[in-house]
Amino acid sequence: MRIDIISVLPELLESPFSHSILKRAQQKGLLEVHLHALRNFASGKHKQVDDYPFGGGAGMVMKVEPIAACFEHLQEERDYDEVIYTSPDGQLLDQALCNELSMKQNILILCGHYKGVDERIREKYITREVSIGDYVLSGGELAAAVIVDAVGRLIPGVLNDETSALFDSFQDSLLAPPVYTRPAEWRGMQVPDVLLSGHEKKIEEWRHDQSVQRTKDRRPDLYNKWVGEEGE
Ligand code: 6GU
Repeated sequence: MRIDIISVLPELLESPFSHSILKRAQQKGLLEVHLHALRNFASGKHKQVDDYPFGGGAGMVMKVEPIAACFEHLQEERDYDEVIYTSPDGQLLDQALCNELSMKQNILILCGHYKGVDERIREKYITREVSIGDYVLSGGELAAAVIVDAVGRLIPGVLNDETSALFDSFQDSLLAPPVYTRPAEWRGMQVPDVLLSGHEKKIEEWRHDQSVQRTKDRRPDLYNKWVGEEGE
């Protein structure tokens, strides 16, 4: 998969993909991430990428021309399966959307900034608007990093058996069960006996029960969805 990210602050995105699983995905040739500074596509002495909103009001708006120039430059090279705009008014990112995006070949992400982007960009180029939660970030870069991380680890071959996404929270609409490692007793706190028993079937049942209970307690919304999907 190739992901191109367009941003007014590409420096913000230099570190998140350079470690751990996403680093390995790139080394294995399964993922390419390319950052593009929007300012390089702006013209004029000041390389202006934002301007005052028509009709007045606070904040600046991302201009049409630099974004169009950047999109058209990239789209000359390849077709994009998705052109994503990160914005608090987008579709909420969830595991189902991550799974869907992980099947794509080429994804282009425009990071929202300032008061947002001129609406004509959204109308003409954007295929999907994505938000990472109901709160406001100073810019779309961190949201783009979240999307790339959550999607990148799902690309086939990126995770091995040990880190398999099959056991993640949310992958079957349930939260993950509690986990423990050595020592088996710490300050009088014991690891549940079943996990030390070596009895695989009982361990699996325990984990499933814990997942169900945890989801019921913490995320009744997910729990009701799960009951609807699978029944108990
Ligand atoms: Cl994608 N952008 C911004 N600026 N804030 C957000 C967001 C995105 N998702 C949640 N909050």
